[in-house]
Amino acid sequence: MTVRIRNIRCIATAPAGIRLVVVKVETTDDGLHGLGCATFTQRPLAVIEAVEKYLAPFLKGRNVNEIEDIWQSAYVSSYWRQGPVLNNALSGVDMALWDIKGKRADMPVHELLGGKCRMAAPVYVHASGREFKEVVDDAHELIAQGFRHIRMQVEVPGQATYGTESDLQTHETVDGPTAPQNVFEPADYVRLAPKLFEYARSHLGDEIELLHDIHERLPAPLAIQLSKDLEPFRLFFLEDALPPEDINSFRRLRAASSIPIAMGELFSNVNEYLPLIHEQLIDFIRVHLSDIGGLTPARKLAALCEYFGVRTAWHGPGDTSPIGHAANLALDLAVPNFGIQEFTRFNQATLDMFPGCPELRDGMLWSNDQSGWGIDIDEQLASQFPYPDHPFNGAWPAIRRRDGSVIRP
Ligand code: GCO
Ligand code: MG
Repeated sequence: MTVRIRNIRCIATAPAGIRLVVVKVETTDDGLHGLGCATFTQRPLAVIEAVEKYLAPFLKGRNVNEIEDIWQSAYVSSYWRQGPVLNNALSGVDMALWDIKGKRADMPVHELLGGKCRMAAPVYVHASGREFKEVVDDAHELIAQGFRHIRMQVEVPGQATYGTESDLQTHETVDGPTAPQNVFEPADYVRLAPKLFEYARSHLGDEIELLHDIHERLPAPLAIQLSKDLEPFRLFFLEDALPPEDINSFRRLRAASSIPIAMGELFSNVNEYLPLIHEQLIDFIRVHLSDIGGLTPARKLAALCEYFGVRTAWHGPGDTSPIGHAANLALDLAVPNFGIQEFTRFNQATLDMFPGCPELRDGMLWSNDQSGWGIDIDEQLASQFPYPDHPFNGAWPAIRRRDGSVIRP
């Protein structure tokens, strides 16, 4: 019996205060449904419209088995394509169809991808603070919990610094160049960051793997300078040294330092990552799976990376639903060129809402080995965690230099 798509709808929920979009694909086989992640936390309402007003009517009645053709036909159905909104919408449906295929085959998705290359996926977690000691204390706690890969971020005093509390407390007010609110000065940060890692190595030793995220906030010359200044501290990787808009500067960055380079969470267009991979200008691909359209394109990207010596380090922050984390993990387990997995621990509300979440143990993420993603959602509970009120519906306020000019966040 051919099983067909009966309905496609979105579940908007925020169990940890972060806007998640989960897509549910219901089928003509009663009780058989699939879940997918379409989380673009700065524009969730736009993604929900794309799914419910465009993909749902376009795909109702389709044979659930035809994942690749459904992806290709939906992808070109907007004529203008790629980009985070349409790709996230595609991803929600795509991941849900892989969930359905796994359930029908009675296999976890990683088995459909060729089976396990490793028993679990080592993860990295975040340590941050207002000063070096706070960051290192945070790291000590994480190391005591079994983590061996730690990302470190420290606040530039008085500035809106990525990855620290100061960034979360940015002013959500409409400002302009004449009255900058959330100030960040690249040169101050470039002077401070190497001192953090010097302090960290002297307190944590050489064995712990350390990571850092520049978060695309530097002009190329400063990013290159920082990549050289951080070289002595043997980072596992340095992330987002440059923005997607400045791909050409990667050749200079690569030539200037031996530091391992990670890039990709902002990519939502194939042409952004192809040159970096085939010129081997990066060592880790950091794509956010739903931003490129889901598991179908991500498994191809992982295979491509294998042949250019690029390892995976999928984006896995708080603005990824448990389904998105499960999709990351399925690839982490199945691909030979796995590098590391970013992870943000689920709070209790999330664990209650999504029975079957991947398990964190000994610094690694473990699959539940159930068919499909092996995860379900309690929709009644999900409705009790509506999106938090926000003046910009989740959009990010501007980060500005002292002179008022806006910079990438
Ligand atoms: C990371 C990312 C995130 C992003 C966030 C955007 O490396 O985890 O940089 O912190 O900023 O996902 O919504
Ligand atoms: Mg990042």
